[in-house]
Amino acid sequence: MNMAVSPIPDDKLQNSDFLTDVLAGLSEEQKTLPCKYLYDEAGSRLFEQICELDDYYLTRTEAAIFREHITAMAQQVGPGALIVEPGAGNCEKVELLLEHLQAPSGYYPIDISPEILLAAKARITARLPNIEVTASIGDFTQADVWQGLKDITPRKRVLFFPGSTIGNFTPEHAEVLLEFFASKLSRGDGLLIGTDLVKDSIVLERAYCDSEHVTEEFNKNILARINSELNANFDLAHFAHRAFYHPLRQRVEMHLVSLKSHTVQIAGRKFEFAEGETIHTENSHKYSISGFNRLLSSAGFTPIRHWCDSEQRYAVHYAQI
Ligand code: AVJ
Repeated sequence: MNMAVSPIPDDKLQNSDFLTDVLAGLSEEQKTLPCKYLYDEAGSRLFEQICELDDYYLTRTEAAIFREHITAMAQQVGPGALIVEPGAGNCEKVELLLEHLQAPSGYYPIDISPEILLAAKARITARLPNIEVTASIGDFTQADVWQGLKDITPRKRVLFFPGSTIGNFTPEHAEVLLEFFASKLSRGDGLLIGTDLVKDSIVLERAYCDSEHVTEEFNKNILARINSELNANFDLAHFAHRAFYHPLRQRVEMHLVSLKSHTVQIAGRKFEFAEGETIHTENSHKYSISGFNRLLSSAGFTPIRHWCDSEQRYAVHYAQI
Protein backbone atom coordinates (compact mmCIF):
# COMPACT_ATOMS: atom_id res chain seq x y z
CA MET A 1 0.00 0.00 0.00
CA ASN A 2 1.23 3.44 -0.85
CA MET A 3 0.83 5.62 2.23
CA ALA A 4 2.81 8.68 1.23
CA VAL A 5 3.68 10.87 4.20
CA SER A 6 4.74 13.90 2.22
CA PRO A 7 2.19 16.63 1.49
CA ILE A 8 1.02 17.52 -2.00
CA PRO A 9 4.03 18.64 -4.05
CA ASP A 10 2.27 21.80 -5.14
CA ASP A 11 2.15 24.88 -3.00
CA LYS A 12 -1.06 26.04 -4.68
CA LEU A 13 -3.02 23.35 -2.86
CA GLN A 14 -1.39 23.92 0.50
CA ASN A 15 -2.58 25.73 3.52
CA SER A 16 -1.42 29.18 4.26
CA ASP A 17 -2.38 32.11 6.32
CA PHE A 18 -5.47 34.26 5.62
CA LEU A 19 -3.69 37.64 5.76
CA THR A 20 -0.79 36.46 3.56
CA ASP A 21 -3.20 35.04 0.98
CA VAL A 22 -5.40 38.15 0.94
CA LEU A 23 -2.47 40.55 0.53
CA ALA A 24 -0.91 38.40 -2.18
CA GLY A 25 -4.19 37.90 -4.06
CA LEU A 26 -5.09 41.59 -4.06
CA SER A 27 -1.58 42.51 -5.26
CA GLU A 28 -1.98 40.56 -8.49
CA GLU A 29 -2.82 42.22 -11.80
CA GLN A 30 -6.19 40.42 -11.78
CA LYS A 31 -7.07 40.69 -8.12
CA THR A 32 -8.10 37.33 -6.65
CA LEU A 33 -9.10 35.85 -3.32
CA PRO A 34 -8.81 32.10 -2.67
CA CYS A 35 -12.32 30.65 -2.70
CA LYS A 36 -11.72 28.54 0.41
CA TYR A 37 -12.08 31.75 2.44
CA LEU A 38 -15.70 32.09 1.32
CA TYR A 39 -16.58 29.26 3.67
CA ASP A 40 -16.35 30.66 7.19
CA GLU A 41 -19.32 30.08 9.48
CA ALA A 42 -21.49 32.76 7.86
CA GLY A 43 -20.36 31.70 4.38
CA SER A 44 -21.10 28.04 5.03
CA ARG A 45 -24.57 28.98 6.25
CA LEU A 46 -25.13 31.04 3.10
CA PHE A 47 -23.89 28.18 0.96
CA GLU A 48 -26.43 25.89 2.63
CA GLN A 49 -29.10 28.46 1.69
CA ILE A 50 -27.80 28.45 -1.91
CA CYS A 51 -28.27 24.67 -2.02
CA GLU A 52 -32.00 25.18 -1.33
CA LEU A 53 -32.53 27.73 -4.12
CA ASP A 54 -34.67 26.87 -7.14
CA ASP A 55 -31.98 28.33 -9.40
CA TYR A 56 -29.17 26.24 -7.88
CA TYR A 57 -29.88 22.80 -9.33
CA LEU A 58 -26.58 21.06 -8.39
CA THR A 59 -27.26 19.80 -4.85
CA ARG A 60 -30.81 18.70 -5.60
CA THR A 61 -29.80 16.96 -8.83
CA GLU A 62 -26.91 15.11 -7.23
CA ALA A 63 -29.13 13.95 -4.38
CA ALA A 64 -31.69 12.65 -6.90
CA ILE A 65 -28.97 10.71 -8.75
CA PHE A 66 -27.86 9.12 -5.48
CA ARG A 67 -31.43 8.19 -4.55
CA GLU A 68 -32.14 6.70 -7.94
CA HIS A 69 -28.93 4.72 -8.33
CA ILE A 70 -27.88 3.96 -4.77
CA THR A 71 -28.28 0.18 -5.16
CA ALA A 72 -26.03 0.11 -8.21
CA MET A 73 -23.53 2.39 -6.51
CA ALA A 74 -23.41 0.26 -3.37
CA GLN A 75 -22.93 -2.80 -5.55
CA GLN A 76 -20.12 -1.09 -7.42
CA VAL A 77 -18.39 -0.20 -4.13
CA GLY A 78 -18.76 -3.78 -2.98
CA PRO A 79 -18.65 -5.46 0.45
CA GLY A 80 -16.31 -4.61 3.31
CA ALA A 81 -15.40 -1.13 2.10
CA LEU A 82 -14.05 1.74 4.15
CA ILE A 83 -15.50 5.04 2.93
CA VAL A 84 -13.07 7.96 3.17
CA GLU A 85 -14.54 11.45 2.72
CA PRO A 86 -12.22 14.46 2.35
CA GLY A 87 -14.01 17.71 3.32
CA ALA A 88 -16.92 15.77 4.77
CA GLY A 89 -18.53 18.72 6.60
CA ASN A 90 -21.82 17.61 8.16
CA CYS A 91 -21.49 14.15 6.53
CA GLU A 92 -25.07 14.27 5.28
CA LYS A 93 -24.47 13.07 1.74
CA VAL A 94 -22.71 9.88 2.73
CA GLU A 95 -25.51 8.53 4.93
CA LEU A 96 -27.59 7.02 2.14
CA LEU A 97 -24.51 5.25 0.79
CA LEU A 98 -23.46 3.95 4.22
CA GLU A 99 -26.99 2.61 4.78
CA HIS A 100 -26.87 0.66 1.52
CA LEU A 101 -23.38 -0.82 1.72
CA GLN A 102 -22.84 -4.46 2.45
CA ALA A 103 -20.83 -4.90 5.68
CA PRO A 104 -18.86 -1.65 5.40
CA SER A 105 -15.68 -1.68 7.46
CA GLY A 106 -16.05 1.93 8.50
CA TYR A 107 -16.27 5.60 7.63
CA TYR A 108 -13.31 8.00 7.77
CA PRO A 109 -14.46 11.64 7.34
CA ILE A 110 -11.85 14.42 7.13
CA ASP A 111 -12.76 18.05 7.81
CA ILE A 112 -11.21 21.23 9.18
CA SER A 113 -14.15 22.05 11.43
CA PRO A 114 -14.05 19.92 14.60
CA GLU A 115 -17.48 21.10 15.83
CA ILE A 116 -19.30 20.13 12.66
CA LEU A 117 -17.37 16.88 12.22
CA LEU A 118 -17.83 15.63 15.79
CA ALA A 119 -21.56 16.44 15.74
CA ALA A 120 -21.84 14.51 12.46
CA LYS A 121 -19.94 11.56 13.92
CA ALA A 122 -22.37 11.44 16.87
CA ARG A 123 -25.36 11.54 14.51
CA ILE A 124 -24.03 8.75 12.26
CA THR A 125 -23.04 6.57 15.20
CA ALA A 126 -26.56 6.95 16.61
CA ARG A 127 -28.22 6.09 13.30
CA LEU A 128 -25.82 3.43 12.08
CA PRO A 129 -24.28 1.89 15.21
CA ASN A 130 -22.56 -0.89 13.26
CA ILE A 131 -20.37 1.52 11.33
CA GLU A 132 -17.14 2.53 12.98
CA VAL A 133 -16.55 6.26 12.38
CA THR A 134 -13.00 7.60 12.64
CA ALA A 135 -13.13 11.40 12.43
CA SER A 136 -9.94 13.05 11.22
CA ILE A 137 -9.69 16.78 11.86
CA GLY A 138 -7.63 18.97 9.52
CA ASP A 139 -7.05 20.13 5.97
CA PHE A 140 -7.49 17.21 3.58
CA THR A 141 -4.69 18.46 1.30
CA GLN A 142 -2.23 17.83 4.15
CA ALA A 143 -0.64 14.44 4.75
CA ASP A 144 -1.20 14.21 8.52
CA VAL A 145 -4.99 13.84 8.36
CA TRP A 146 -4.57 10.67 6.27
CA GLN A 147 -2.21 9.01 8.74
CA GLY A 148 -5.04 7.35 10.69
CA LEU A 149 -5.84 5.24 7.63
CA LYS A 150 -2.72 3.19 8.33
CA ASP A 151 -4.40 1.65 11.37
CA ILE A 152 -7.45 0.45 9.44
CA THR A 153 -7.16 -2.54 7.11
CA PRO A 154 -10.37 -2.79 5.13
CA ARG A 155 -10.98 -5.04 2.15
CA LYS A 156 -11.15 -1.92 0.05
CA ARG A 157 -11.05 1.86 0.43
CA VAL A 158 -13.40 4.10 -1.51
CA LEU A 159 -12.94 7.84 -1.56
CA PHE A 160 -16.18 9.80 -1.57
CA PHE A 161 -15.97 13.33 -3.03
CA PRO A 162 -19.48 14.60 -3.87
CA GLY A 163 -20.86 18.11 -4.35
CA SER A 164 -18.82 19.12 -7.42
CA THR A 165 -16.12 20.31 -5.02
CA ILE A 166 -13.57 19.20 -7.62
CA GLY A 167 -14.99 22.01 -9.81
CA ASN A 168 -13.46 24.60 -7.49
CA PHE A 169 -10.00 23.56 -8.71
CA THR A 170 -8.62 24.41 -12.13
CA PRO A 171 -8.14 21.24 -14.22
CA GLU A 172 -4.38 21.39 -13.51
CA HIS A 173 -4.92 21.58 -9.76
CA ALA A 174 -7.75 19.04 -9.93
CA GLU A 175 -5.30 16.61 -11.50
CA VAL A 176 -2.77 17.21 -8.70
CA LEU A 177 -5.50 16.71 -6.09
CA LEU A 178 -6.75 13.50 -7.73
CA GLU A 179 -3.17 12.21 -7.93
CA PHE A 180 -2.80 12.97 -4.24
CA PHE A 181 -6.02 11.02 -3.58
CA ALA A 182 -4.69 8.17 -5.72
CA SER A 183 -1.52 8.10 -3.58
CA LYS A 184 -3.71 7.28 -0.54
CA LEU A 185 -5.27 4.27 -2.29
CA SER A 186 -4.05 0.91 -3.49
CA ARG A 187 -4.96 -1.36 -6.38
CA GLY A 188 -8.69 -2.08 -6.61
CA ASP A 189 -9.65 0.85 -4.38
CA GLY A 190 -12.22 3.32 -5.70
CA LEU A 191 -13.34 6.92 -6.04
CA LEU A 192 -16.97 8.05 -6.11
CA ILE A 193 -17.05 11.67 -7.23
CA GLY A 194 -19.67 14.21 -8.33
CA THR A 195 -19.22 16.74 -11.16
CA ASP A 196 -21.45 19.35 -12.69
CA LEU A 197 -21.83 18.90 -16.44
CA VAL A 198 -21.26 21.43 -19.23
CA LYS A 199 -24.61 22.87 -20.27
CA ASP A 200 -26.53 25.87 -21.54
CA SER A 201 -24.93 29.05 -20.18
CA ILE A 202 -28.31 30.55 -19.19
CA VAL A 203 -28.97 27.68 -16.79
CA LEU A 204 -25.42 27.89 -15.42
CA GLU A 205 -25.48 31.64 -14.92
CA ARG A 206 -28.84 31.55 -13.17
CA ALA A 207 -27.42 29.04 -10.69
CA TYR A 208 -24.66 31.47 -9.70
CA CYS A 209 -26.62 34.70 -10.04
CA ASP A 210 -29.82 33.66 -8.33
CA SER A 211 -32.95 35.78 -8.28
CA GLU A 212 -33.00 35.79 -4.47
CA HIS A 213 -29.49 37.32 -4.32
CA VAL A 214 -28.19 34.74 -1.85
CA THR A 215 -25.10 34.08 -3.99
CA GLU A 216 -24.43 37.83 -3.98
CA GLU A 217 -24.48 37.81 -0.20
CA PHE A 218 -22.28 34.70 -0.16
CA ASN A 219 -19.75 36.36 -2.46
CA LYS A 220 -19.69 39.67 -0.55
CA ASN A 221 -19.31 37.84 2.75
CA ILE A 222 -15.62 37.35 1.95
CA LEU A 223 -15.19 41.15 2.16
CA ALA A 224 -17.05 41.26 5.47
CA ARG A 225 -14.76 38.52 6.73
CA ILE A 226 -11.64 40.44 5.67
CA ASN A 227 -13.02 43.52 7.45
CA SER A 228 -13.64 41.74 10.71
CA GLU A 229 -10.62 39.42 10.78
CA LEU A 230 -7.95 41.51 9.09
CA ASN A 231 -8.78 45.03 10.14
CA ALA A 232 -9.89 46.27 6.73
CA ASN A 233 -12.43 48.84 5.57
CA PHE A 234 -14.17 47.36 2.53
CA ASP A 235 -17.50 49.09 1.88
CA LEU A 236 -19.69 46.24 0.63
CA ALA A 237 -21.97 48.75 -1.12
CA HIS A 238 -19.08 49.67 -3.43
CA PHE A 239 -19.00 46.15 -4.90
CA ALA A 240 -21.43 44.18 -7.04
CA HIS A 241 -21.71 40.43 -7.50
CA ARG A 242 -20.98 39.11 -10.98
CA ALA A 243 -21.04 35.50 -12.19
CA PHE A 244 -20.66 34.39 -15.80
CA TYR A 245 -19.94 31.25 -17.76
CA HIS A 246 -16.63 31.25 -19.65
CA PRO A 247 -17.16 28.67 -22.42
CA LEU A 248 -13.49 28.27 -23.36
CA ARG A 249 -12.42 27.70 -19.76
CA GLN A 250 -15.59 25.68 -19.16
CA ARG A 251 -16.23 27.35 -15.87
CA VAL A 252 -18.46 29.79 -14.06
CA GLU A 253 -16.35 32.60 -12.66
CA MET A 254 -17.51 34.58 -9.69
CA HIS A 255 -16.23 38.14 -9.27
CA LEU A 256 -16.80 41.22 -7.12
CA VAL A 257 -16.91 44.35 -9.28
CA SER A 258 -15.81 47.68 -7.86
CA LEU A 259 -18.58 50.18 -8.65
CA LYS A 260 -16.30 53.19 -8.38
CA SER A 261 -12.67 54.19 -8.17
CA HIS A 262 -11.65 53.96 -4.52
CA THR A 263 -9.01 52.83 -2.02
CA VAL A 264 -9.32 50.12 0.61
CA GLN A 265 -7.03 49.65 3.61
CA ILE A 266 -6.15 46.19 4.86
CA ALA A 267 -3.86 45.72 7.84
CA GLY A 268 -2.21 49.07 7.15
CA ARG A 269 -1.79 48.52 3.41
CA LYS A 270 -3.61 50.39 0.68
CA PHE A 271 -5.26 48.79 -2.34
CA GLU A 272 -6.56 50.85 -5.25
CA PHE A 273 -9.70 49.82 -7.11
CA ALA A 274 -10.57 51.29 -10.48
CA GLU A 275 -14.21 51.60 -11.46
CA GLY A 276 -15.20 48.28 -13.04
CA GLU A 277 -12.13 46.44 -11.73
CA THR A 278 -12.91 43.00 -10.32
CA ILE A 279 -11.77 40.62 -7.62
CA HIS A 280 -12.00 37.04 -8.88
CA THR A 281 -13.37 35.02 -5.96
CA GLU A 282 -14.33 31.57 -7.24
CA ASN A 283 -14.27 29.18 -10.19
CA SER A 284 -16.74 26.39 -10.74
CA HIS A 285 -15.49 24.12 -13.51
CA LYS A 286 -17.92 22.12 -15.63
CA TYR A 287 -17.02 18.86 -17.36
CA SER A 288 -18.32 16.68 -20.14
CA ILE A 289 -18.36 12.95 -19.29
CA SER A 290 -15.45 12.29 -21.65
CA GLY A 291 -13.53 15.32 -20.37
CA PHE A 292 -13.82 14.15 -16.78
CA ASN A 293 -12.85 10.61 -17.76
CA ARG A 294 -9.70 12.04 -19.34
CA LEU A 295 -8.93 13.93 -16.12
CA LEU A 296 -9.45 10.75 -14.06
CA SER A 297 -7.14 8.81 -16.39
CA SER A 298 -4.41 11.41 -16.31
CA ALA A 299 -4.50 11.27 -12.50
CA GLY A 300 -4.02 7.48 -12.53
CA PHE A 301 -7.64 6.33 -12.16
CA THR A 302 -9.56 4.02 -14.47
CA PRO A 303 -13.09 5.32 -15.09
CA ILE A 304 -15.54 2.46 -14.50
CA ARG A 305 -19.00 3.95 -14.87
CA HIS A 306 -21.12 7.02 -14.21
CA TRP A 307 -24.71 7.93 -13.39
CA CYS A 308 -26.57 11.05 -14.61
CA ASP A 309 -29.97 12.64 -14.15
CA SER A 310 -32.39 12.49 -17.08
CA GLU A 311 -31.59 16.07 -18.11
CA GLN A 312 -27.82 15.37 -18.12
CA ARG A 313 -27.15 18.20 -15.74
CA TYR A 314 -24.88 16.41 -13.32
CA ALA A 315 -22.85 13.20 -13.06
CA VAL A 316 -21.55 10.88 -10.37
CA HIS A 317 -18.50 8.89 -11.46
CA TYR A 318 -16.99 5.69 -10.12
CA ALA A 319 -13.33 5.12 -10.92
CA GLN A 320 -10.71 2.78 -9.57
CA ILE A 321 -6.99 2.54 -9.19
C1 AVJ B 1 -19.30 24.20 -3.38
C2 AVJ B 1 -17.87 24.47 -5.24
C3 AVJ B 1 -19.73 23.06 -5.41
O1 AVJ B 1 -19.20 25.69 -7.46
O2 AVJ B 1 -21.31 25.24 -7.37
C4 AVJ B 1 -22.11 27.84 -5.34
C5 AVJ B 1 -19.82 26.76 -4.76
N1 AVJ B 1 -20.42 29.12 -5.31
N2 AVJ B 1 -22.52 29.07 -5.64
C6 AVJ B 1 -20.23 25.46 -6.82
C7 AVJ B 1 -20.77 27.86 -5.14
C8 AVJ B 1 -21.49 29.86 -5.62
C9 AVJ B 1 -20.17 25.41 -5.30
N3 AVJ B 1 -19.26 24.31 -4.83
